[in-house]
Amino acid sequence: MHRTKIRVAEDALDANATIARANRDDFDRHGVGVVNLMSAPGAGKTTLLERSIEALEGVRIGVLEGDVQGTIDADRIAGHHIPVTQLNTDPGFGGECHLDANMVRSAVPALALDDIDLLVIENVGNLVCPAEFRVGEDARAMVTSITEGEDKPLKYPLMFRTCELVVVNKIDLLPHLDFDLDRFLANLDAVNPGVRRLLVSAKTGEGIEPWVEWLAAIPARAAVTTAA
Ligand SMILES: Nc1nc2c(ncn2[C@@H]2O[C@H](COP(=O)(O)OP(=O)(O)OP(=O)(O)O)[C@@H](O)[C@H]2O)c(=O)[nH]1
Ligand SMILES: [Mg+2]
Repeated sequence: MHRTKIRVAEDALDANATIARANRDDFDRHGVGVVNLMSAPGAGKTTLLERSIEALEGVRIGVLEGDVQGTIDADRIAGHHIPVTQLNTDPGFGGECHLDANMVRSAVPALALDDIDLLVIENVGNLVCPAEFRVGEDARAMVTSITEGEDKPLKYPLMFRTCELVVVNKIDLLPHLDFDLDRFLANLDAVNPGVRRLLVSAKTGEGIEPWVEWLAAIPARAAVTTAA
């Protein structure tokens, strides 16, 4: 019984990996670099993206917004006059707590791939499930905000391990909280030693330049993949 369950889970992840590769091929064919942006609900993904859109120069960005319901984030992004597509997991995908490759596949025809260089997929806010599903991205990044506490890397290690960049957001609130930044960074290193981390405030814009530079370099990865 137990073994059957494991087998079904493995098959589901295999199927996801196959569809993720198909997505990746489509993105590569259009020379579009793709970031899977993840976090707990409310860590600041959309706010960071809004800032990034304003700061990015010479890179045409588009956004795929993953949410259980509604178009609140897509409406915010649309206000910045870039291509944005909403993907709701409820209805249609049973109210799932993450995007998977098949959901992203269903949105590919709606994406303006000819008009963008960089696609940021804002995943559903959740520190567990999104980490398990590749969707065809070139890079994974996460936002963690200091209001979530220092222990989060230890409690949700897969999410912190699966990302090549950890954006530590809401640092404008540091003077008002008893958040121990050194302890948080030690916890981060315990689960993903040396992972690149950036301290930012999406609200004030403090520290976001390296993040914007990192984003701007993503399309080159797709081009390299295409040429290979
Ligand atoms: N003080 C402060 N507040 C922030 C910062 N970034 C985001 N916020 C606030 O945090 C709340 C959530 O921000 P969002 O950008 O919507 O977070 P999100 O990760 O996109 O949320 P979901 O999509 O619902 O998971 C909003 O009230 C933002 O104004 C920041 O750097 N500092
Ligand atoms: Mg959001």
